Amino acid sequence: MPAHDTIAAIATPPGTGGIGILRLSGPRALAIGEAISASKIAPGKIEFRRFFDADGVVIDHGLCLYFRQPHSFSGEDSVELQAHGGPIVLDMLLQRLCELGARLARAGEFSERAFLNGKIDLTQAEAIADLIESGSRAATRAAMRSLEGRFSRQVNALVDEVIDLRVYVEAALDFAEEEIDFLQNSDISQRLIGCTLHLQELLDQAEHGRTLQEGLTVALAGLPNAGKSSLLNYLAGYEAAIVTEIEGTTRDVLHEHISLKGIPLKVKDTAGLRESDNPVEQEGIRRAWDAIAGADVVLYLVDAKKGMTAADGQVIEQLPDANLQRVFSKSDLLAPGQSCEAEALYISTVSGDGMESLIARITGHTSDYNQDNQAFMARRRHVDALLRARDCIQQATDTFSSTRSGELVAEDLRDAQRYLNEITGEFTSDDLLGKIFSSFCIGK
Ligand SMILES: Nc1nc2c(ncn2[C@@H]2O[C@H](COP(=O)(O)OP(=O)(O)OP(=O)(O)O)[C@@H](O)[C@H]2O)c(=O)[nH]1
Ligand SMILES: [Mg+2]
Repeated sequence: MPAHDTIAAIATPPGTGGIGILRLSGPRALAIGEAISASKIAPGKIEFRRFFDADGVVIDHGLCLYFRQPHSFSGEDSVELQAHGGPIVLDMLLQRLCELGARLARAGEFSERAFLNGKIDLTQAEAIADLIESGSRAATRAAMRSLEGRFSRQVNALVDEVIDLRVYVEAALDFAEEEIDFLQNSDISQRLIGCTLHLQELLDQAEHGRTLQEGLTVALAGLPNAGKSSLLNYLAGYEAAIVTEIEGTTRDVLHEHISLKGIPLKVKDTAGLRESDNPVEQEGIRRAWDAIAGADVVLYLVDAKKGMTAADGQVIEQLPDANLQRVFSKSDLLAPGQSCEAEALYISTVSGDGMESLIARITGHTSDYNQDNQAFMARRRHVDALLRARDCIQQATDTFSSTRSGELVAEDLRDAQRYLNEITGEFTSDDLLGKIFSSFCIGK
């Protein structure tokens, strides 16, 4: 449904700069643009204009651009004023636009209108915000790929696959008598399995995309003195944490934002894990376990000189298996050829040995994806929706093999399609849209 009001915002960031841009979008954009510049504005041209206040006094002059609907970002009539980039002058111009009938745009409202007018889908709208906020080159490139529709195309291909299956199964329901035979003789099981595989592939890629968007949380864990704080300092490139030879030096969880191979990481140094009577240390250890529980990757450091001890074994038993990486530290203290485990990862913060392998292990496939120009930006909500869709298809597969009931399978497929459609915004609640767009910046 087309919007009835015309919105305006300063699109450039607050502060001073050579140029400041104001944006107008909506049915009265042209009229307001022409009123403030006291002249006609033609589409597809860049016009130099003066911008006037209510008394006819010139506030500023600059360039004026008119994009006739639907050939604009929002899909509506839009006007852009490029004035000088001072906060007061831009405020005066914005105020004048409002006097002439525009209203202040909410955060993300231009993008929301672009979405509602079918110019972009929801993942593309989100990719714009992610591109603006990207914290690394890899994230920027991935966001651009999403903006160009790489992610949406793959989701749409999956939706088509699910729709094909639904059509097939639902057609069988219309012929209740023959339903069982029809479905039994078909390759429906194979197709359901194929669909699960495709979903899983997309899920893996989306998970990498989410990593680029949110960054990876890496927890450094180990017994006291294992070399956790030394590793944090090495990766951060400065003395972020106190390092001493006293066991139990670190108490609070310290974190540093570090970019490795273009992937933003939040590396958390934690208290050494051991039994302690000291309430301060006990609290530190409790926090260490919290950090471990919330991490995407846990690096468990073992002092290579001491080797794996019984105490290490007890701690490792309690660590989550997935995403656990054992690392032998202080490799410079080992005699040449001496090692604890042949295949293990050895590092030294003194010599720098093993750091390349460690970094490759942490960033893993994420950087491969990026090098292959495969990565696209994704968010947690996309991963959640894909997971739910996968569960539905899985359930459809199980139901079909145990009951052969087309009705139940059709229902699961319908749910899977709904979750997939949520990603691109084909099916979304107003609440979700409000939540997504309100996190954007004003003027976007
Ligand atoms: N030779 C050598 N010594 C290291 C290395 N890494 C750490 N150390 C030493 O090991 C001791 C403990 O290092 P930390 O980094 O404080 O260890 P930690 O795991 O943070 O210890 P807690 O905070 O007590 O749990 C210090 O004396 C460090 O200088 C290394 O790679 N080589
Ligand atoms: Mg420490």
